Amino acid sequence: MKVLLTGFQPFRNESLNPSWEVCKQMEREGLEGCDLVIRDLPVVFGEARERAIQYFGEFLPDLIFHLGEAGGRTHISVERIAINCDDARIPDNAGQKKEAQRLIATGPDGLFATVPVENITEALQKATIPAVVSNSAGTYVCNHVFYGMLHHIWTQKAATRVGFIHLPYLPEQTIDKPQKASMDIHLMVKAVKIAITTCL
Ligand code: PCA
Repeated sequence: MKVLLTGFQPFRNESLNPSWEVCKQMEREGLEGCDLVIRDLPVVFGEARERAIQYFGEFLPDLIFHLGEAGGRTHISVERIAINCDDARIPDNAGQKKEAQRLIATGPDGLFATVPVENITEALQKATIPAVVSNSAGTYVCNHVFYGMLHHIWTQKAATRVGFIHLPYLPEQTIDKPQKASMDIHLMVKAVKIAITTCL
């Protein structure tokens, strides 16, 4: 089974992004039964989606998990739905802001993840990992990539399944944010492995 795993580059004032740190650790550890390809994506509207679609075309994976940082969330968030909307109060890494803009003019309002979101979340909880189903991946670059990929796979009529997982901060990111939650990298890596094996 070919799996494409993507993480994002750091954004806002962060010097790292847990999603990319988890990708790199996943590559070091590997996962039995999986041919794993990791790629990073820029936190830039448009470019991130185009690159993700390019990677899909290059590797033709059976399964794609996009990972992203959701700083401040306490739990691993297994995203249920991507929406056809770009709306960003904070500029992306190229300085672009968005105001309630449709991502794809002719696309449906929302597209559901094509991985078993509930089963994944249950499996994570059974493994005593704090995890929830999330009904919003936001309206920033993560949702943009999630929607863009689901839409691409749908229009291509490809069999590839697509999921998105938002990760909390890493502990080192919260040293100066005493009120914010964080999660150890090894727990997040374990969670991503469980998410993938649940889809096998
Ligand atoms: N999180 C942001 C974009 C990149 C990332 O890791 C988001 O949730 O949209």
